[in-house]
Parts: sequence; structure tokens; C-alpha cells
Amino acid sequence: MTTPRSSALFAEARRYIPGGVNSPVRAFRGVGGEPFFVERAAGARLWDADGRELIDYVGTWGPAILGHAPRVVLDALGASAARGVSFGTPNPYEVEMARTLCEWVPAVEKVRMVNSGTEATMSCIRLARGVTGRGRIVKFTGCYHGHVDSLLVKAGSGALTHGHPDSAGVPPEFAALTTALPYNDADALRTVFAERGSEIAAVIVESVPANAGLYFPEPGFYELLWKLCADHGALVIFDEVMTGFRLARGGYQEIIGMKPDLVALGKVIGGGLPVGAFGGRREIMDQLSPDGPVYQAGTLSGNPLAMSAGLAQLRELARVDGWAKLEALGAEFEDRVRAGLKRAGRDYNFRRIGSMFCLYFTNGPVRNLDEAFASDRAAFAKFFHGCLERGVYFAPSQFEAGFISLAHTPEDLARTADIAAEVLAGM
Ligand code: KE4
Repeated sequence: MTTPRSSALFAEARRYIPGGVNSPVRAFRGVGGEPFFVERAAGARLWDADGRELIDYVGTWGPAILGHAPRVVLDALGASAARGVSFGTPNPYEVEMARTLCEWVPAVEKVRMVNSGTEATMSCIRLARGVTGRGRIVKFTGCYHGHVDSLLVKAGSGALTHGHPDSAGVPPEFAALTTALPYNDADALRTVFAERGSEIAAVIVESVPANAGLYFPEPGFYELLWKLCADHGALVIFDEVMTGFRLARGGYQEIIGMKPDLVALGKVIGGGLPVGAFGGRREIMDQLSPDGPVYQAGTLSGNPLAMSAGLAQLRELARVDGWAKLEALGAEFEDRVRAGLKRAGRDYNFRRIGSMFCLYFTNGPVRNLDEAFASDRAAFAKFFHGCLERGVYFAPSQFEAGFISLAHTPEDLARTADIAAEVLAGM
């Protein structure tokens, strides 16, 4: 199907917006072709400018956990907007959001709202440096924590897709304070602490790395990480921007029963509006201005509209025990995809946790970025477009995860798995 309206929109967008997009990963550079423009979204569906209906597995990169435009969020937005859009003062809605995050997320004793995941991780980094008086940050290759200068070092997601894991514009002096290690490499972690432990302010890690596809912590890796940080006075920063409120009410930390010192949150807590948050131990968070010396601020932080939308989404997730439902949908999807791979005679590496999944076009193990690189990106691109032509939209990069929402029906999942199998068989 041709998409003349999207093509015309993209041509105009490129005149005014760099690359024609407001975020690089949307540009389809990882799969070729031009991006489509969405005019409407509801439930598990997108409708593009040319009227095409798509089953959506990107979910605006995670926030649409109830599906798009859920009634509870729309109603909350309408009621909230009628009371005003932004106050720039404290408001009751941010207090309720803060109380909810502190009650739900094990490591969060105090929390501050921000407007993106990037702001959340950036603030965690500055706070860790302020509290420890140290400069070095340790991260893992392929992990993406937003476009923070000091974290755009061997970063994942769009930085990886576009071949700029070390972005231009980050002065070498900044990057010199960041050590990037292979994920799951216990020896490399021991070595960096043995050699530079006294310099390390924090280790930041995606709880479940999902910006180079989807890989999981090996047994004992996080126990080692926690011990080394405790032994050397460094902080553990868990980036749960993607996994928070998606994998469990308390995020991945609830599943593994471990408490990081600081947590970055985002996506789901905004109900689709721009929201991030960071929180952690009281004595650390109290080092933030105005009580403490670490400055951090935001005009629209705690915006009442965004708080109302986010609270409505979180309340609905809890009301219906969305996490159990998402696990059931994810398990059914996995069964169907694995059956489809078998029918298509493909032994590609499919993996899933809860409602997050990834199909690597390799039959080898994927435990870190190097092994993710073994995936055949040309084959992924063919698969992506084959599915898109048949009405299924997966993330336009091998180095992204897919998301199932509560709006996806068993029929959607069955149809998707059949389409995937058909496309794979034809490749
Ligand atoms: P934002 O600043 O984009 O709200 O959040 C940054 C961020 C932080 N931490 C994790 C684990 C993340 O996944 C993200 C952002 N995720 C990407 C998708 N992989 C956002 C999509 C985009 O860049 O357009």
C-alpha cells in the first residue's frame, strides 16, 4: 500500500524538523523506507494519515500500557483540564502521585517529578555525584538512559540504531568520567571497582536492558553489582523508565527483591503525557534543593494534567491487576510466536519478560551488546516491512523491545503471530 499523505507530510517535516522527526528512532533509518504519520490511536490500534489501520506493538515506546487513549485517562484529562492546565505551584495531584510512587516502588522513600526519562536519569547522576563527592559513572554498553551527555557513551536505542553510540557534541572531558562495561561481565565489574572504586559515584543500569533489543541479567550479576557498590561507597541507580509499572507494580526491583539506592521512572507514569520521576532513599533525596546542595528543577514538573493522566493509568492498572493480565497475554503471545517460528522453520532467538519482547535474527545467545550485534539487521528490516504491509507495526529497529498492552486481544496476538510466521516463511 502506498502512503502518499505520509510521504507528503514527511517531505514537509524534513523542511522544518531535523531528519523530519522529533526523535531519531522514529525515522525508520534502522529498517529503511519512510516513517508513516499517525493521525489517530485508540486501544491497540494506530491509524495513519493514509487511513491504514495497524496493530501497534510500540505503544508510544512503553507508556500506552492500557492501550492508546484509554477512557479512564481521557476522563481524568478532561476533568483536570477544566481546573487549569499548569499552575507552577505545588498541587494536590503531585502529592498523590508522590505518595503512590513511594507506596508502590520498594526503593522509593522520596521522589521528585520531572518531564522525561532523560531528566530522571540526568538528575540521578547529578544527585549521586553530589552525595558521594565523586565524578565517575559506570554504565553498560547498549543500555540507553536518555540523551544525557555523560550517558551517551556506548548507548543503545536510537544512538545505537544510527551508529552514534558515542554522540558528537559530548566533550571528551565528560565522556572520560563515564566507564562503559559489557553487560553481564562480572570480571569487568570487579576490575573497574578494584582499580577505580574510590572514584565511582554510581553504577547506572537498565533493570532489564531493552534498548539493544532485550537481554536479561545473568544469575548473580546484580548481587555482585550491589555488593561492589556497597563495599566501595558507590550508589546503584536502577533505570526503570521502561520496566517501572510494566513488569510489576513495583517494577523489576519488586520481582528480584532488591532495592537500588536511586530509581529513574517514566513512560507509564504519565499516561502518555510527558512525565518522568526519580526517587530513592530519604537521606539521599533530601540532598536536593531547596533542602540540600544538589540543584534540580523544572517548570512543568508535577504538572496537574500529567499527574491526573498518570494517576488514572496507574489506578486502572491496579484496579484490574493489569500485571497478571499482561503476563497472561505475554505468555500466550510467546507460545504463538514460538509455534510460528517452528512453522516457518526459523530458530531465531525470541525472548520475553512480561509484556516486553524481542525477536533477534540470530540463533545464538544474546546476553550483551556484542551478541545482539550478531543479529541479521537486513533480515530484521525485511521482517519489519513485511509485517507492516500486513498491518502489524513493530519497533522500527532490531535494537528495541516490543510491548503488549491490555488493549491487545487474544485475536490480535493470534493474527500477529500468523502474520509473523507468514512473513518469515517467505523470507
Ligand atoms: P525519555 O527521555 O525518552 O522519556 O526517556 C529516556 C529513557 C531512559 N531510560 C530508558 C530505559 C529508556 O528506554 C528511555 C527511552 N526509551 C526510548 C525507546 N527505547 C525512547 C524512544 C525515543 O528515543 O524516541
